[in-house]
Amino acid sequence: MKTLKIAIQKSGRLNEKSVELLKNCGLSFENYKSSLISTVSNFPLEILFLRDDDIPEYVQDGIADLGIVGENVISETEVEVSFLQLLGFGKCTLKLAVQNNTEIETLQDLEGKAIATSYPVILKKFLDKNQIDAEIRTISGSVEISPGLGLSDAIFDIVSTGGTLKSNGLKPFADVMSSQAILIGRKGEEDNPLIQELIQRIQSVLRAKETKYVVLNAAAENVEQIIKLLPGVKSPTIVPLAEEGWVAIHTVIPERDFWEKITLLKAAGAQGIVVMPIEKIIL
Ligand code: PRT
Ligand code: ZN
Repeated sequence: MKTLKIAIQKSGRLNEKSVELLKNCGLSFENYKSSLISTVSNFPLEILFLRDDDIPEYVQDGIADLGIVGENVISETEVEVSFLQLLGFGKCTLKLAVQNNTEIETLQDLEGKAIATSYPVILKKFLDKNQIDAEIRTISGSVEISPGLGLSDAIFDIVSTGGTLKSNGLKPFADVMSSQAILIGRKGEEDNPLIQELIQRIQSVLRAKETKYVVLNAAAENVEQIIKLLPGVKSPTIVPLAEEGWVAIHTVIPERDFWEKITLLKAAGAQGIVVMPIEKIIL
């Protein structure tokens, strides 16, 4: 079977998490900072390390079969690729932002104004949809300093913590698009068994990340109530302890309501609670 190629970011915000995800999928490869290509020794896959902006087109044109890139980059390059799996990292929002002391208050106030951005395509679509005629000034970096220099009235940029906006005297004004890293593939190749295998491995890693394995001890009379607190688990494992009338309950708890659940379990009589990370969940 043909060796697949996956393109990931060479350096930058998505590099480390992309490498970690592939390693967690059981793929074995060298990750030298200088190399542009790496061969996976235990799966027919080669990893290409590229600038993120080039990844969508490489996948569209078949130079790579798969790619990991931010949704924002795909929207900006307007390529034809298939969206295979959201990956849950690299989360951010593309926002319009204005100076703290601005007179711009509504979207309509942007009419005739200049907006600096590195994402002209996404911005143009948003402005057209809202029937706003503004001037788009495309710049490749440090967009946040342009209002202070008098180069634009507003900016359109990626925001995650909001720290960059704040330290440049700017405030978010409107959210345009949220984004996270996504696995993309070449159109028409979705059914390739190797791609399916890789997607399944990725999904099992993502599922495991969202959950914790929990073991707790309980007196037999509290078991019924404790089990009621464990929705979503088909049937927790219950093992008798050496001490008469006590059991250990093994179960899986979603990360998002973890602390709330632990408090409720303790109140229901759970003791000696041990929490462990899960590596993979294979359905
Ligand atoms: O060299 P290459 O072209 O590959 O990388 P790059 O410099 O173009 O991209 P990089 O590594 O900065 O980001 C890669 C991807 O990470 C982006 O395309 C987004 O999908 C995602 N991402 C997530 C972010 C951020 N969070 C982010 N905060 N990309 C950029 N930023 C920048 C933003 O541009 C702004 O300058 O961080 C600043 C804002 O951050 P806060 O935390 O101060 O709000
Ligand atoms: Zn880039």
